Amino acid sequence: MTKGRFIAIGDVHGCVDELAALIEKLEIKPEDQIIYLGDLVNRGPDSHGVISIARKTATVAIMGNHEQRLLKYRKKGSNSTLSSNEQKTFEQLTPKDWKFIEQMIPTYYVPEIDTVFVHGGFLPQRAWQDQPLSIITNIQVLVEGKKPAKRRDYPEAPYWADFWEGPPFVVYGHTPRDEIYKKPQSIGIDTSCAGGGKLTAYCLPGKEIVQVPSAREYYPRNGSKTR
Ligand SMILES: [Mn+2]
Repeated sequence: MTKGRFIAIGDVHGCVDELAALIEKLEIKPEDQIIYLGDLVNRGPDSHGVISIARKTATVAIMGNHEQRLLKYRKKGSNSTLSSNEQKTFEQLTPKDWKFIEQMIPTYYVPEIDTVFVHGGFLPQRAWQDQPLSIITNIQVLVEGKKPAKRRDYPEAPYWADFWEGPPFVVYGHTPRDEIYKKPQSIGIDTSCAGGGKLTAYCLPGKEIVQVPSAREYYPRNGSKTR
């Protein structure tokens, strides 16, 4: 029996055309597993379209901070606030889309490749299994080597991945960069499709990178363009 690939797809953020192109380029076989790394929604033009494709192709979908925020808003109603871009997504989503979002999971661990898939990352000094969803969907950098924070708030702070020694190997998105961020025990594959970069897939166990360029900058990129 031939074994399939584990294919992680980075932050799609509503970029439906790029996702369709990536899926085609990947030439997916029935034995492959597709793992969406979260943040399927917001920023790009068609969050509903992206979830429609994800519904048909996902083996697993990991919860991103953008999905988490939408779910929170939906539960609480009008007391919390959404940006106008998020409001647009909120109005696009159908009951089927919401069902899909509600079923997104915090992490996905695959023993045979000793790899864990997550949206943001992990605190390096603690067991990965015991970390709160609010940390693993949001972490980007570490302040004073231990406090999780946003890169925008601490542009000089090192990434959590710079401290991660594994195992397991970690595949994650959430922190947009011009290029993938490869370390011995992790890889960050958010290459800012919505910001005019590219959409990236990472395939294990073969370690292939498959990418499609973004058609345009749908949403202004925040944070650093270089790191
Ligand atoms: Mn994110």
